Amino acid sequence: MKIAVLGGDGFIGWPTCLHLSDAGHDVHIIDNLSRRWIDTELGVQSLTPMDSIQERTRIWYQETGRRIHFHLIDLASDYEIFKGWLRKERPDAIVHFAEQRAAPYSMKSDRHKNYTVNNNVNATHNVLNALVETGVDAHLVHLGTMGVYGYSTVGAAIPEGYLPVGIDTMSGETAKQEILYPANPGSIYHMTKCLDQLLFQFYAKNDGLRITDLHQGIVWGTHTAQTRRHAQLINRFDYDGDYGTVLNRFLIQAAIGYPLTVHGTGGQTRAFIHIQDSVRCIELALKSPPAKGDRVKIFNQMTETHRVRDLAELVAKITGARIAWLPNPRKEAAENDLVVRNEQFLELGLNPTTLAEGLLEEVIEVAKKYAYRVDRSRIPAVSAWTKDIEPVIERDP
Ligand code: USQ
Repeated sequence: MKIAVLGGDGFIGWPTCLHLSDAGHDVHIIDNLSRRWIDTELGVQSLTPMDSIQERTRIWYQETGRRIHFHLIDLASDYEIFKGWLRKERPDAIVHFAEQRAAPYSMKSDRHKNYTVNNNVNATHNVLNALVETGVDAHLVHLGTMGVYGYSTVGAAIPEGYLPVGIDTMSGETAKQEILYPANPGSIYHMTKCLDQLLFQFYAKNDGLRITDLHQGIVWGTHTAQTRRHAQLINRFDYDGDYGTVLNRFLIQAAIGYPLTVHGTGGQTRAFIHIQDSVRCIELALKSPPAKGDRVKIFNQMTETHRVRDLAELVAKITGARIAWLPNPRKEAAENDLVVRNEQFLELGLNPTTLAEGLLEEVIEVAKKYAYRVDRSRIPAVSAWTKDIEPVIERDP
């Protein structure tokens, strides 16, 4: 297939491009390199030394003889350019990662809220609009989030996107319906993914677009089979208070002797997936498109759930790290249970990589190798969710 990967320079985008190229697909990256600009804005850099996108694709060609094409396009603002590209290239599928993906960054200030909403909602709408306008019948696979559901299970497992409901009718009967699971975002970023869901519903219904939405959990790990093939193909690894996700943060903190930054009691339960499974799931979703006229296909892209304090205790046990219990800068439930259904990917053949000590150690090795690149002052999470929450800056031990 000819596949456009929107946001193909990012944390999941890059290993996805390599995975799909390795599987024989013709991969085109469309990216505005915004993630690299945000690093510059925040004054942080990936833990792993990351080359330019042009250099990365050059090395991939050198290693495999396979070309990955790069197009510098801003989907949120360059609508006509993207439409022209689509009309000319007519991809069979589009994978859409091109959104600002960090909840803390989206909550930093009014400017960051505006940026996240404008960027994410416009990028998604421009893609849908351009597909209709050009008549390109590409299957759109979007990276959504488990965060669209909120994280409370009311004693029942979260279904894959749709909730069966019964509504009392005037005649006293019960009408059965499946509705989109009620959106319950916990940040401006998560809210944009909820808005995306409505855009998808409309365009699938109105224009017959074929759309898959992947509700993904928190990704951990760094390597995939392809990023290991050459030092310059390495994936990015974020550890800072805005972009670093919880388990990867704990692993780098352990590697540099920084107390593990647990928010509150660490009672938050979240869904997780290893980066290797994340790229496999995207390929599985691409192989199993909905038919024209179908409703949006929704998968829960996660393999296990864990409580934050259990993860901290596991990392502390393996490494001897100390745990710091910090005031929570976020507005979120102090404790929650989470049960999630994910049968669809298992039925398509996903064999989950689960959190094993060996794998954790592998990431700690990466963290140790590049520990000299860490700016410890960038570890605290300083984005507060509301004006009355004072982010407490932990003292560097
Ligand atoms: N947390 C800590 N200590 C830290 C960092 C985080 O206790 O140092 C806690 C947070 O308070 C939160 C949980 O860990 O309760 C998860 O935080 P996170 O930063 O790992 O994940 P989140 O902000 O939810 O966002 C990440 C990705 C996002 C994706 C989402 C999937 O950045 O793109 O959509 O995970 S999910 O969480 O399932 O919604």
